[in-house]
Amino acid sequence: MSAENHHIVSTFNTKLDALKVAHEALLTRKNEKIEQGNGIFDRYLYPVLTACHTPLFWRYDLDEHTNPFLMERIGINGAFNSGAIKWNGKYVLLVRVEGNDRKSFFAVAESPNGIDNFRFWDYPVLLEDTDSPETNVYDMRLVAHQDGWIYGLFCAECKDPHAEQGDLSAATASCGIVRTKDLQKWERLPNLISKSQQRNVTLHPEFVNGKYALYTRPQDGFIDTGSGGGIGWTLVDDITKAEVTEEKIINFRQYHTIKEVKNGEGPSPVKTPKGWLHLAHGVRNCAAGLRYVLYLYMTDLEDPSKLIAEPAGHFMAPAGAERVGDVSNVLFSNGWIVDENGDVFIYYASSDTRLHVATSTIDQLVDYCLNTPADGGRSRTSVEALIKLIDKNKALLH
Ligand code: BGC
Ligand code: BMA
Repeated sequence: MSAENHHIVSTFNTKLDALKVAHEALLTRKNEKIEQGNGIFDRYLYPVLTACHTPLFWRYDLDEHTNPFLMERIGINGAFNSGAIKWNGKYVLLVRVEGNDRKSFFAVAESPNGIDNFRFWDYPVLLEDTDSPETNVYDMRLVAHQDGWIYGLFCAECKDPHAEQGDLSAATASCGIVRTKDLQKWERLPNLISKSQQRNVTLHPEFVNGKYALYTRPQDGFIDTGSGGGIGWTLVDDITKAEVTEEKIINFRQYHTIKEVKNGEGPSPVKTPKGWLHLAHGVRNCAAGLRYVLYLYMTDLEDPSKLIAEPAGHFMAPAGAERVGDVSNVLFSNGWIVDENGDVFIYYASSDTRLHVATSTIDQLVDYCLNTPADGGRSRTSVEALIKLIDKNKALLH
């Protein structure tokens, strides 16, 4: 080896060693609870996943001969909206990873404790195609269904075949469906047939009247929900030929609320002794663009399509550094895990860039839903709710 080559190789190895050390330090960094003070949930200091958590061997060609400058060959732009499931005692995420090429794909990451030490599996998920291959996939909900399969429902997006010439943004959104028994081998089922576009679809974990029940989000256009009134509900006989026939809205969009423009179911709801607990996102428009926040609601145990409680306003909204990213002012969640002791791990992404965890318990979240005043619809009703609480507290203080 010439002196010059020797120099390049040793620089390469030194740089690679430094990259490995920094990467390992990031992956094993201990997370810390931030004492939040609202009593409902706790945030954590660090995101649980970022683009930098993806393996070095996804991004770099590690061969010094073909990559003497040790450059990234495949850039990863973000790791965010993730499905979640407890699997073999591990906290497992089905992550939306987005490349610098703006294509999203799915990859599994797991952690022993749910709050740090998340590590991606070596290979991302290579989805089978349907007869009409989509351009982009994102936001998978993972559901362990009563039928014994784990389902993944996601958005499959195509360029709108009817778009005007020159319009390269018009697209169509459909619900893609896969299922697995081991999170390794994924069987692709036909996309959900629906007369409207569909994003944010997920599956109720139990059969309802012997049928599969889907939470839907009908919309007229790709961005505009149009006549779509909110989160829908539909029953399906055969999940391998799923079709939306009758669809009813179970959680409505409303004027001058956090969900005026759009709303959508997050992960599938969780069964609690007092009803089904739902996590959803609400969207409103403002001068800064669309603002996405998270909210909770509950439905009846016997009839999961019947609303029984909905606190006013958001449960979580972008805060601090969460506000800024590729699509700023967005919190989005499509995954949560509930431990047997009732601990809840909410995986939420900020600004379409990175993934965080917030923790709470079923008891706290149910208490929040049942005892937070509902939205009275007007400033005056909000003031009335406030006065009621002030009066109650004043009586205690005297
Ligand atoms: C993006 C999604 C977004 C959707 C609607 C898609 O192209 O990938 O993140 O939710 O458009 O804006
Ligand atoms: C939506 C979602 C998300 C995304 C959000 C904000 O419609 O489906 O993928 O987080 O837009 O861009």
